Amino acid sequence: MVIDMKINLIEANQDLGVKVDGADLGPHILTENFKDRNIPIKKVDKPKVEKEKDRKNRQKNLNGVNKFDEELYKVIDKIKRNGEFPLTIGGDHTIAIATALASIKNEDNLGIIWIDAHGDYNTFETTITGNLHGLPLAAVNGLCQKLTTFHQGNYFKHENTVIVGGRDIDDWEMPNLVKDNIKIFSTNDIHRYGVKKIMEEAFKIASNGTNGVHISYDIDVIDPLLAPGVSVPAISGISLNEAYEITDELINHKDYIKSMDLVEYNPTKDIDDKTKKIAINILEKVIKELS
Ligand SMILES: [Mn+2]
Repeated sequence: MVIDMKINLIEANQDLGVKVDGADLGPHILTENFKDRNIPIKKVDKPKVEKEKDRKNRQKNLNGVNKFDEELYKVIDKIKRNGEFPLTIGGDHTIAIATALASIKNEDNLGIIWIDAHGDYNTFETTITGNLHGLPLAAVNGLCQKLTTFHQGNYFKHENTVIVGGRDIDDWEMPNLVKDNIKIFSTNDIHRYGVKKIMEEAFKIASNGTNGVHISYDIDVIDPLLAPGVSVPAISGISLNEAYEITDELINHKDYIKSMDLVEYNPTKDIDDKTKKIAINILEKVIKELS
């Protein structure tokens, strides 16, 4: 991030990628906090379609997800072409297909750091639930062509793809990660080696031979007792200190970062606005360093 790069907030109001409703209501609640800051706020709303919830359907809401991502991709592409910085607030994690790919389209070659309890590295062949928010990291690695029809540009390379905080990887998803040799730093790795060391390593891998890094921060990486407002909680997550330390390390490496998402805040699952407050703290820190 160049110091004077103008930040743009984008509400990605989407929840068609997950069976649980409500993630589409999160972004606007968070941007309200920043509306008087002279920061441009843009938004993309989810298409008005009925949500498919049939468990047997392996590609639920494919059209709705694609329609949304195609629109979001155009918004992010325009911000990048203007030389500005997109900070996108989700929304379920399918929104990152659009943000990450629009960013790499403009930067040619990027790495990606995927901060998440989940791998999000399923394909249409391996997904058990058919909820498409389990596929976006595989999609931006070029493995789910049906989700990236709108993209004109490179995909992320496996060797520059890093997962931080992974602890809930599906049985059929793991072989995909092993086959592509995707680096995973688990929640236990974070507890054991500390955030600083893990994030140093993550940036080393993601920036090696690339022009920068896209950051996708899924708030479900945090322990659900601390941050219950997510659609698919995974027990035994990182602490609040660790979550904020990750944010500090992002700021320490800001020169590498070309675009960022904060996703999966679901206000309908939150308790006493715990998750909302954490999300705002993370956004405050990032925005302060960018504006
Ligand atoms: Mn995710």
